[in-house]
Formats: sequence, structure tokens, C-alpha cells
Amino acid sequence: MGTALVYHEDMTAARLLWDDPECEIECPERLTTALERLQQRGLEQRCLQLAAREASEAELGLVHSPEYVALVRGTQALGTGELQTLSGQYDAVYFHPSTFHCARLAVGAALQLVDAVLAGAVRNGLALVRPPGHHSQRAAANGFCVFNNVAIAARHAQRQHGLHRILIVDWDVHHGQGIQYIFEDDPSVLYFSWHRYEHGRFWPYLRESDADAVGQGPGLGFTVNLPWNQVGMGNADYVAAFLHVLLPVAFEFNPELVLVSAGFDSAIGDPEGQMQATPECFAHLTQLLQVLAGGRVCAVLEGGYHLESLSQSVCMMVQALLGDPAPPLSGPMVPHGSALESIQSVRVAQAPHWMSLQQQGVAPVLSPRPYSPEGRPSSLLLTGRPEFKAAATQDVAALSSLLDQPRLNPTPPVRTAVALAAPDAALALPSDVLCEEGSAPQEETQAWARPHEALAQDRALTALGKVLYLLDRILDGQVSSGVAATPARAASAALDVAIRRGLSHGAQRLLCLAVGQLDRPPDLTDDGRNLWLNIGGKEAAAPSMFHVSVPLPGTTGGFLSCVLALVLPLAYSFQPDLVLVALGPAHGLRDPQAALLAALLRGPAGGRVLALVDEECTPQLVVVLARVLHGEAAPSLGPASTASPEDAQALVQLRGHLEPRWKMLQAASEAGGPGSG
Ligand code: Q9C
Ligand code: ZN
Repeated sequence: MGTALVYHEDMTAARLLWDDPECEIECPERLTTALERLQQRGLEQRCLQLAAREASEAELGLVHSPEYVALVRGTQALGTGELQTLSGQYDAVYFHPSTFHCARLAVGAALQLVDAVLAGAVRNGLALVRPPGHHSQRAAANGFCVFNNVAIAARHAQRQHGLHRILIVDWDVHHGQGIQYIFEDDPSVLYFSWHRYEHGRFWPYLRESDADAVGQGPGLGFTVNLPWNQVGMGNADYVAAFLHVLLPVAFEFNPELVLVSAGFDSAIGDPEGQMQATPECFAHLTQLLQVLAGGRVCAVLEGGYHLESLSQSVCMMVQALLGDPAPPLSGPMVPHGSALESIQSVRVAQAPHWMSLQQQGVAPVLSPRPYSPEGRPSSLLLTGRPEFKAAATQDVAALSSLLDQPRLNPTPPVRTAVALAAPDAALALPSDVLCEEGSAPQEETQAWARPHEALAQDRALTALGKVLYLLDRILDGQVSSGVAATPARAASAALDVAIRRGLSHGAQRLLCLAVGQLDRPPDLTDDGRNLWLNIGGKEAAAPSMFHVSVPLPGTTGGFLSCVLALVLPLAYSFQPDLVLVALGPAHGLRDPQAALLAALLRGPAGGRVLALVDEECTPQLVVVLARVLHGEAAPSLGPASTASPEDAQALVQLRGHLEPRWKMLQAASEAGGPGSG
């Protein structure tokens, strides 16, 4: 199942007709540039292209008052002077005679996308629209937004498709207060927004954008606000926010559909956001969301005002929707102190409403800074760390070189291959998953096998030859990911060879996630190039920062926190260029759990994941691993459950021990003291 791209050229018609420095950034080129770039990269052509339709007035009425809709309808006939006067009655809004038509197309595009996904015509998609929507309210335009595209799409999904739980992820750099107001007392829509806040000194200057606004009445806990109190937030901060706030809550909520208010003013170079996240980050965020709701992700454009940064970020998102592996994240994966304070403050505010946040242990915020409206716009220039002010003012050249880099992005010709002893033609593999027939040369295989008694048998040797062949194809960039099988009693030996071969044949850093009874190669050194993480095996005799072992949690909730709070933070901190996921004897994972691990580990390694399974495992396991490595949606884990107190405790302790080295594990600022994280 594919990806829809919904668009209509008419949405470029609206434009600012008078001088207004605040509004001029919301221009038609935002759409034309992004679309051109999608075409240039061959991405548009890979999507199911749908022409946007206009929403009906009944559809607008799902969210907006009839009087407001009539008022906007009336703007079609106004002259420029009258348009300017009316625009002045709202905050950061301009009307054009084509605004009503464009805004109805923008809503219609979002509805069409939701219909295509919920009808099963596509798995996911993007609506490229303007005007944006998330600031718009029942009876008011606001912040360039006229109708609330995403809020209407959510109501439509409920009314027309009978959905009960919808997650809205708003990664635009501004707070979508319009969406918050519409759903604040509604537990059927979980609204997550991060936004530049600066303790209330950034537009729209609302007290209710802070972390302690969590919804009202039956909607308590279904509004999740993550305020950024400094500019300069980057890849590490955004990924940490997903791992430590959004995803635990989202898995517990268990949405049937994910809507994304996809604003790219949170990306590097944007004049509004002043943030530092690179375009690739949006591929990672998109991938992370695709493990929810069976991969049903509908993204709708909101802001994004740096044309080059916007276009590249849009391309990254579409690539991820199409299932392509995300390019590795650049830069140090160390969240800023201020980001950790923000993350901690949301976790504290939300802990009463979500089990998944209670169990990971939440420290109190030691020095909450009061909201101080008196110092707002004037102090804006004084906020932010000095290095980011420098980045914002003098680093234009550095930014454009960053954005200009012809992204080598060596997308391997084969996305996923499987290497099995006896390939079963009946395996229900996606059509372009390659069944690899090749083997490494026999002498070479024998040489690698020699030290291992377990590899002496013919069957084990044959399997090893196939593992090595597939591994080499991954290391030389021919294949992105794969699944290979070995006999159970040769599993540790084959893994030992794969690790040593990987490290000697091109992998700079190799992460090995070993599940079940597998032995760590005895002669592995802690030289920073390999990280061994064992789940549910023997306890490490000499644990270190590169030798970690944790018991397999007994419940779904425990497993999820192990993945989100330990495995992925370690993996994103380590930044491996190859991940081996080995399912050893007695690994104890259910197929959907194994699939989730494989799907999520694509992120940190640029998609280079080799899964090693037991020859005797079920064909279903091989198929589901191949499918998720190929970019298809991970199957659902089923209803969330709590982690057992023992599992939760083990995790808290281990994280405390590892945090000083692996900074993505932090979920609270160091000032949080003992017990934090
Ligand atoms: N420099 C969207 O991104 N101006 N709307 C703020 C602060 C209004 C943004 C001024 C920004 C509206 C959809
Ligand atoms: Zn915005």
C-alpha cells in the first residue's frame, strides 16, 4: 500500500496584497518550491497523486460557526482596502479574494487524504496545502490560518469513519492553540504539540501553551504541550521528545489514526522558529510515528518559511512515508539542558494521567520558572544561548552549505533481502524483497568458522556463508537491510563472526542487539566501536558502557518502556552505521515485538539492519521482519499494559548507570537530582 500526495495548484492563488512584514513569509512559493523539489527527486511520481477538492460548508461546520464561515465566504467580493481592514481584526492574518477558495481546498485536501487512508487505498500520505490551519478557531482566523484543516479532518474521521481514538502530532514550531481549544475537553482526540515558548515570551504568548495545560474535564491528560524555552533545539532534542514524552503516551493511547500538523518552521534556517533540526530529522520523526495506528499517518502542511529548508524537510517526510530508510542524523546526539527541563516538566504534568510516565520515574522540577508576561516581545532578542544567536546571524553560509550538500544519500539498489537455507517460495514477502541466493566463497567462510566448534557442521557452514554474503552486500551499499537464518546451536558463533566481520569490513560503529541466550564475543574490546545490548540473556559478568544486559520484561508495557527508554536512546546516542538484531535461543519475543524492534532500529543506523533468526523459527517471523525492514507498518502490540514493578525498577537503575555516557537516555535535567529519569 502506498502514499498519497494531495495538492491543487489553486492553493497558490492567495497572496498578501499590501505591506505587512509579519505576513509576507506565508507566500505561494512555499507550495511551488516544495512541489518542484518533490518532482526533482522523483518522489511525487512515486506517490498516488490526488487533486484536492473543496470542502463543503457542512464539513467546515464540523468545527467552525456558520457566522464565521459566512464571513470568510464574504471576503471573495471585497476590495483590497476592505480586505486589509478585516484582516486587521485578527492576529497575523491576511485575506485575499481567493482565500475562501484556497482555504476550502486546504480542508478538502486533508479530508481526501483521511478518506484515502481509511478506505485502504493508501497507507499514509501528505496534503500540501495553504493556508495552514492549526491556529484557526471556531470563529476566528489566526496566525495565517483560516479554517482548521487538521481539526476538521479529525472530526470527519470520527463522524464519517467511526473512529474513537485519533492522535494529532503538531510539530510546527508554533503552538496550535486552535486545535487545543477545539479538543481540550475531548478524550477521543489526543493533541500533542511542541512549540517555541520562551517562558511565554514568544507568539502567541499564551499561558495555556505551557506544559501544565493538560486538557479539561473528560479531556484531562489528552492535551500534551511541550514548550521549548530556548531557541536552537535540534535533532537530539526532537528525538528525545518523541522517545520520552510522545511515544510512551501515544502507545498507551493506542490511536486508530495519526494526523500530523506538519509545520516545518521547526527546522533549521526558519526565521520564525530559530531552531536547528536538520531536514533528515523529519524522516526520523515520521518513521517513529509509523509504528502507531498500523502506519496510518496523514500529514497536513502547516508552517515552514525558509523555502529551501521547507522543501528538503518535506522531501524527507515523503521519503519516510514511502518507506525509504531515513538518512542518519548528523551532529552530536546530546539534548540541550533546557530541552531536558521542558521534557521533564511535561512528564511531571502528565504523569497523573499516563501509566507509562509514572513507571519510568519522574523527578520533581526543582526550579520552575514563573510565567512572566511583562517581559515579552522586547526581550525576544536577548533570549537563547549565545552560540545560537551567532548561528542565527552569521552562519548564513554554513546553513546554505548544509542545505546545499548534494545528499549522497547512497540509497542501496535493494532495500531488503532475505538469506535462508531453504527459501520457501510460498513466503508472503513484498514483491521487491530479494531472496538472496549467494554465499561467501567457501574458503573464506571456513576461515571465519574455524575457531568455532558450533560452525563445524555443513549446515551451519552453509548458513554462515549466506550470512556473510548478505552482510557484505549491506556493508558495500548494495542492500540496505536483511534477514538471515542460522541453526539454533550455531547462533552465538555466527553472531560472533558477523560482528567481527562487520567491524573489519567497513562498519565504524556496530550495535548488536542480542535477544535471548546468546554469548557476547569473548574478545570484544570496549574501544567505542561496538555496543552489545542483551535482552533476556545471561546477566553480564562485567557490565560496562558498551556491554549492557537487561532482563526481558514480562508485559507489553514493560517491553515498550524497555524499547523507548533504553534501546532507542542507546542506539540514537551511539549512532551506529550497522545494527545486528539477533534473536537467539529462548528469545521470548512475540512476532510483533520482534517486528517493532526491527522497525525502530532502522532509524539510528540509516536503515542498515541485519536480523539474524533461528532456522527453525516460523515463516511468519521471517516475513514480518522482512516487511518492516522494507518499510511496511509494524503490526500492533495489542492493548497497553503496565510494566511490572521489578521490570520498571531494573530499567530505572540501568538507565541511571548509563546516562552519563549515553545522553539520549536522559529524560530530565541533571538538576533533577537522584531519582530523575
Ligand atoms: N515573530 C504558522 O506557522 N507571527 N503560523 C509571529 C513572531 C505569526 C505562524 C511573530 C506567525 C504565525 C502556521
Ligand atoms: Zn508555525
